[in-house]
Amino acid sequence: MPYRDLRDYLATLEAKGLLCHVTAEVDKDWEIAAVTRRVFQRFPQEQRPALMFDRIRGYDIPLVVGILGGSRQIYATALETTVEDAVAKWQRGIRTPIPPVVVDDAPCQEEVYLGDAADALKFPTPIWTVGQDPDPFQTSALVISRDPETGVRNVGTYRVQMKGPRRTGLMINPPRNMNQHIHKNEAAGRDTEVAIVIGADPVVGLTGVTPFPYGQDELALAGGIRGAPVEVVRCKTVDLEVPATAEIVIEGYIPCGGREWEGPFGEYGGYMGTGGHHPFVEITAITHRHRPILQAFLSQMPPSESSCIKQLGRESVILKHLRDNCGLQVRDVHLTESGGATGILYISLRKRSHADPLRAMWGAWSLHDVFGKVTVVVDDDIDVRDPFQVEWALAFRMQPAQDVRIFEGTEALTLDPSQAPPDVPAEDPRRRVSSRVGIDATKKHAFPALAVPPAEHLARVDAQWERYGIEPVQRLAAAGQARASREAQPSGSR
Ligand SMILES: Cc1cc2nc3c(=O)[nH]c(=O)nc-3n(C[C@H](O)[C@H](O)[C@H](O)COP(=O)(O)O)c2cc1C
Ligand SMILES: [Mn+2]
Repeated sequence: MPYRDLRDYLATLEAKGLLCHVTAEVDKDWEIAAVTRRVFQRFPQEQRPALMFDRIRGYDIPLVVGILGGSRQIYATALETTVEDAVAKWQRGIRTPIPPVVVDDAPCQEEVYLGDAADALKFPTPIWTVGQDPDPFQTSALVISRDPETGVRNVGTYRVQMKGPRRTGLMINPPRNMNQHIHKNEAAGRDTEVAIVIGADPVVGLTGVTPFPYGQDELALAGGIRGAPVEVVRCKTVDLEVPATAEIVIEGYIPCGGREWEGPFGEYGGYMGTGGHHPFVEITAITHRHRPILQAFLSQMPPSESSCIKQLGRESVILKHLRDNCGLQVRDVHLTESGGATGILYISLRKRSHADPLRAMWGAWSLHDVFGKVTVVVDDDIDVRDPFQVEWALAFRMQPAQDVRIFEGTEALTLDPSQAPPDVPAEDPRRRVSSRVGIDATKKHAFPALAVPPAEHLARVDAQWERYGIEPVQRLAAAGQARASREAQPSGSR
């Protein structure tokens, strides 16, 4: 059964022990960012809960964070499946989109504030990088707009700078789908209508951060993954539809040619991004549920929710492309978290020709040319999710002079701080041209036998493991201490 709405999903997370309520009062302007950061630093993924801040000083609206990308287990729960099946479920779903259905009456419009009555500052939007970000930023927004020629909708997650009660900024990178809507509208002298949705069904949230080809409606893709259509309702002041069960909807428009300074913002690579001239939104209405819940993504330094949430969807689209379109026998692809699920790409494959590793890197780069500034291809006996194994392959299956190739003149990640110093603005051409390295760490000839005990010996040891009585050091230490304190006690008989 697909989740009805965010609240239904939160109840499931809570039942599975994946959501922790913070009932202590917190300050949205520093404390939410610091507490959430500590949770990502202190807990490895398997132990990390999503958070619900129930009491935020000065507001009666709670905030949830980490509920989609707190960990792979949380992500899989959002997809109503297991970690192991997540990629497969995603792939099945996006092959069979289900268009949304329009309903008349919607929870997201339980409360309606038009024109001057709308106040975007009534939500407890956090400040994420204190002392650096100029304003609070809404990080989990689903920004909805429509192609003025085809009418096809797009949903993309772009950061929203909360500039005032009726004004937000929007930072939309050049390759993003929504840019085409703005360009087409502005070529005809028109404004671009927009709906900024917060707190939708979790699957909608996952599709909003995933780069699908232009012209695919993320709400239909979400329907395919959910196995049931997303219900949508018409907005009050713009000609758009939004997920009916969403918590909060901000309606408005980007005036034709409307650009102003936006940012900077603490970015997913772990550094401050640059500010630049970007579109702004004039708010025409705000609608929300009674007692709405605000949702946020933790971004900034990896590991973060941003790097976790981008990883699975991106890996999945690259894997599908390499298998289905390039015909390669790819076992797995991995965009590492330390690389913000962007910069470092590992691919494992069964090589049928010496050229397969090159085809795999070019294939991945042709799909999205900013992924994998460093790309490493390994044989299919290497688990690309285990950095130790990848480094082992690099150390012993790769010859730098033959196997490392540098390609120049490629598209750059504008947010890569090694590209240019901070005073070079985002739109400067120097931020656009980069290079990339492809490393073929597969075996190129016959290799000697592996220097480990024969498999049957290891299996025999496993089968009779208890016989050896070998314990991990923590238990040996506890036993040692117990023995020492027994020996230190005076003997009762003397
Ligand atoms: C937490 C988070 C914040 C993001 N912020 C932005 C942003 O401010 N601007 C942007 O262009 N992309 C941003 N992205 C990436 C886009 O969501 C992603 O590329 C998505 O595919 C865009 O949708 P589109 O392909 O329909 O354009 C962000 C992703 C995440 C996970
Ligand atoms: Mn899109």
